[in-house]
Amino acid sequence: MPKTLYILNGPNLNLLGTREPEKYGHASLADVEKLCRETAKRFGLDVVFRQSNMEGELVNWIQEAQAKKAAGLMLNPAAYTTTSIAIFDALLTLKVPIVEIHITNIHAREAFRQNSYVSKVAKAVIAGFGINGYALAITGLAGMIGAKAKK
Ligand code: CA2
Repeated sequence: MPKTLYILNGPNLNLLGTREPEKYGHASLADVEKLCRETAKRFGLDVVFRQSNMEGELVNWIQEAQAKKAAGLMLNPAAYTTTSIAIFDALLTLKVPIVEIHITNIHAREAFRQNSYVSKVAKAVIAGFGINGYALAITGLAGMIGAKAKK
C-alpha cells in the first residue's frame, strides 16, 4: 500500500493567484495541488490535498490524518499560524512528521505573522520559496519517512 501525505491549507488560500501576486505569485491553489501530486508521485506517495477557511475543519482533518495512518502531514496554516491553540493541540496528537509551509518568508514580514504555534510541533519549516516550497517539503518529508525517488 502506498504511503499517504496529508497536505492541508488554511484560510484564504483558496484565493491564491487572484490578488497580491507580488507576494504570493500567480499560481492558483489548483496549480499547487498539481505540483504536489506530481512531486509525490516521484516518490510513490499518495496525497490528500485540502483547504479550509474553518479552524475546526482543519482540526478534524489533522485527527483524520492520524486515524487513517498518514505517513506525514504538511500544513500551510495561513492566519491560524499565530492564533490557533486548537490546531496546535491537534498537531500534538500526531505521531508522524509535520512540515509547516509558508509561501512567503513570514520572518521578513509584519511582526504579527512571526510567532508560529505550528513551528513548536513541526519537524521542519519552509518559508519564502513561493509555491515551490510545497515540492521542497514533499522531498524533505519523503526523506524523513524513507520514501525513495522512483527511477
Ligand atoms: O506565506 C504564506 O503562505 C502565509 O501562510 C499566507 C497567509 C498569511 O496569513 C501568512 O502570514 C503567510 C495568507 C493566506 C492568504 O493567501 C492569499 C494569497 C493570495 C491571494 C489571496 C489569498
